[in-house]
Amino acid sequence: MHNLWQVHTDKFINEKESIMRNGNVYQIANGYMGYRGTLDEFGPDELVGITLAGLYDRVGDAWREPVNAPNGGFTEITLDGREISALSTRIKKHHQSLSLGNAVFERETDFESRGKALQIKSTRFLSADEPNLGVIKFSFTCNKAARVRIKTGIDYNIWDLNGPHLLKLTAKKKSGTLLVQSVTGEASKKVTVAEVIDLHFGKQTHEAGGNKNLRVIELDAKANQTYTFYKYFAVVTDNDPVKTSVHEAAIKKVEEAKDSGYDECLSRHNAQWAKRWEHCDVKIEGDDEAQHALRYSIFQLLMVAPVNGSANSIPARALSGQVYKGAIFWDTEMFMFPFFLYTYPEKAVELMRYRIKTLDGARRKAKTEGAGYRGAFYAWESQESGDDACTYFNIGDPFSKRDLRTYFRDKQVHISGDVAIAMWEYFKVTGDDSLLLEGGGEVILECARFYYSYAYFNKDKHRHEILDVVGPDEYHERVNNNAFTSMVAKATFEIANAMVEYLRRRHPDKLKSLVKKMDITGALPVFREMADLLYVPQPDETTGAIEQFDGYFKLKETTVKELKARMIHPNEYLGAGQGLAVPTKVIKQADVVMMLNLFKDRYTEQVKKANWEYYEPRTEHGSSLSACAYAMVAADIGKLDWAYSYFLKTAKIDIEARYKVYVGTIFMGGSHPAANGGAWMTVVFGFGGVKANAERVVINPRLYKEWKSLQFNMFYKGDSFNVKITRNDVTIIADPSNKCNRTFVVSGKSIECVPGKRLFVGYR
Ligand code: IFM
Repeated sequence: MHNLWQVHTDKFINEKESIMRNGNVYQIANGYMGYRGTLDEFGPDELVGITLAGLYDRVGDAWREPVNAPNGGFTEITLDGREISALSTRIKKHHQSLSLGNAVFERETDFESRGKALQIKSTRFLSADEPNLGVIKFSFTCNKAARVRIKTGIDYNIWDLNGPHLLKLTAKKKSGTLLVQSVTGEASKKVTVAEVIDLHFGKQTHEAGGNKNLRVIELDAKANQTYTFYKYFAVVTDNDPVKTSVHEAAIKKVEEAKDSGYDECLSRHNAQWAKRWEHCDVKIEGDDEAQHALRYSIFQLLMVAPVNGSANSIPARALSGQVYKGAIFWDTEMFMFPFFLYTYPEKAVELMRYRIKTLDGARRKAKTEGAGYRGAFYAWESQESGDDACTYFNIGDPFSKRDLRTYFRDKQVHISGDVAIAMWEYFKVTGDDSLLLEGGGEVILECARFYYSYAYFNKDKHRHEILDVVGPDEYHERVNNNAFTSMVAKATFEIANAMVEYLRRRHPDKLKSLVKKMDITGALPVFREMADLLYVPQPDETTGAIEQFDGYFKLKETTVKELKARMIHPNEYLGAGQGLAVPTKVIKQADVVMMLNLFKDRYTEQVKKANWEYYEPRTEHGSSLSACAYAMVAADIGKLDWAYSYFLKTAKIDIEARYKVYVGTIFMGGSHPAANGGAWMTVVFGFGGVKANAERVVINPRLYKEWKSLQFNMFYKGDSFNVKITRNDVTIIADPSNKCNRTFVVSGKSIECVPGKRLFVGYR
C-alpha cells in the first residue's frame, strides 16, 4: 500500500469539478484558518479560499457566512513573456501531496513552454505554532536560460459564496512588507493580510492593480539553476487578542517569521504536530486501507481543532470554505466532540466554551421562536453569537428555483439536548467540574428549562410529550414523539437533575447562586417529574421495532432504489413539502439507530438488532452523518462485516471526495468533519468497544476479522492510557504520571490500572 502518512496524486485534471474536489482533499488548516488545496497561481475561479474561523459577515439578504481572507500565498511565473499556469501551459509531470504527519502541502509541476522545461516546486503550511501565519517555500528551475518574471504577493480577488465581505480593500507596501487592509461590511471588523518574502535574486519592483498587491521580480535565469524564495504571510483580524493595531500585529508576525527563517518555522510547526500525533494516532495492524482512511480522518480533526482560548467551535464543513454558512451544527457535539474528549481534551474544552459563549444567543432564540419558549434553544446553524443562521427557507428547489420551507431551524429541537449531553460527558469522562462552574451548569439547566417549556402534558395518557419536531431524519418534518428527540430531552432532564445533585454535594454555594441568578428554584422539582414522565417511544413487544415518530409505521413502504428511480432532477431534495420521501418510510439518515448508539446501555441487543435491520434498508444515507451510526450499532450487535463497510464509507468520504456537492440548488462541497469524527468513534467505540462513564472504562473488544491489533491512547479523568487490543487480549498501560488507580472492565473482568503499570487481560 501507499504511504500511510500521505495523500498524493500524480495527475492534474484541468476541470472545475476536479479542482474543486482536490481543493478539499488537499486543504491545510491550523484551527485559525483553512487554506484550500489549490495551486500557487490559482485565483477565485479555482476556488482558492483562506477561510477564517469564527469571523462572519453578511451581505444584504444573502446568507451570513465566514469570511475568506485575501490570499497571501499567491505566486505566478512568466517564462519569456508567457504566463505559466496549470490551467493553460502544457504539463509534462505533476505531483502533489499532503503530509498527514504535519499538514504540509507540496506541489511539483514540470511545464513545457516553447521548447523549454520549467519545474515549479512549492511547499506550504499554516503554522501550528503561530496560528496567524502561513509559510511557503517556492522554487523553480528552467532547463535553458530564460527571462523569468515572478509575481508574488497578495491576491485579493476573493472567492465568496455570498460576498463580497471585505470592503475598503487597500493595498500598501510598507518597507519590505505588502499589506492588504480591509473591513468586514456588517460589523466593520478589520482584516489585514501582511506578506514578506526572503528572496536573493533578480530585480524587484512593486505592482498594485487588478486587486493584487504584488512584487515583481525579473531575472535572467540560468539554465538548470534552481532559484528559491520564501514567503511568510499573516492574517490578523479584530477578533485576535492583539495589543497593537491589527496591521501592526500582522507586520510583526511576518517580520518575526522571516527573522526566524523557514527551517525554524517548520520545525516549530512540526513539533506541535508531533505532540498531537503522539497522543491522537490510532494504529490498526493488518489493514492498510482502514489505517490510512482513519488517519486521514483524525488528521482532518486535528487540523481544524479550535485555537486554544478562542472559544470557537468546528463548522460542519470545517474550514474548507463557506458552505453551510460556516455554521456549527449538532455535528460537533455528537460526532466530533468524543474524539477530542478522549484524546485531546484541551480542544474539547474549547468546543464546550463555545456553547457557553453562545448561551445568550440560544436564550434569544428560545424567546423568539414559535410561541416563545424559555431556557436555551441552541441555533441549528450557529455562528459567533449563537443566533440562528439557519433560514426558514433553507433549501433551493432545482425545478422552480424557489426556496423551500424547511423546519430545521424551528423544529430540530434535539440540538439543545445534544449540547447538554456533551457538556455532561465532558464532566463524566474528565472528572473536571470547572466547566460546569464556568457556565456549563447554566447551559444544562437552560436546556432542560427549554424542553420543559416545549413539552406538552398529555392528560389522558398522564405523560409529557415532545410534539411537532424534526428529528435527525430531516425528510419527515413536524412529527410528534420522535424517539431520538424525546430520548435526548429525557436525558437532558436526567442530566440536569444529576448535575444539581452533584453541585448540592460538592459546591452548595455555587448551586445557590446559580439557582438565584437563573431564578429557577421552582423548576427543579419539575425537572425530576419530566425525567420520569417524559414519553419516549418504546420497542414493539413482538418485533422490537421502535416507531421513529407517531404514524411512521403507517407511511408508504418503498425502497431507496425505487424512490431514487422516480427522481426527475439529480439534485432534487427528497424532503420538505413535496419531497419524494415525505409520504414514505425512506429516511434521510440514522435516527432511531442514532438513538440506539447514543443510549446503547439502555437497550437490549435484541432491540438494537431489530431496529438496525428494520431501518437499514430504509435509510438513504443522504447525510454524511449517517454511515457511522449504522457502523457503530452494527459493531455493537456483532454484525462486523456491516460495521466495516459502513466504517469505510464514513472514513473515506473526504479522501475519495465522491460525495454529492449539490442539495437542491445549494452548493455543499467541502470536508466532512462529522464523518471524520464518526470514523474515530467507529474504531474506538465500535470495534474497540470502549465506553467510559463516571466510574470506569468499559472495553468490550470486537475486532474486525482482518485486524491483527488496534492500538490507541485515551484520557480518562485527566489520566492517560495506552490500549492495545489484539484478537485474544487487551493490554493497558497506565502512564506513570497518572494520579491514581483507575478501574477498567474488559469483557466483564474488572481490573485496576495502577500508574506506570502494564496490565494484560485475555478476553476470549
Ligand atoms: O447536521 C447535519 C444534518 O443532520 C443533516 N444535514 C447536514 C447537516 C450538517 O452536516
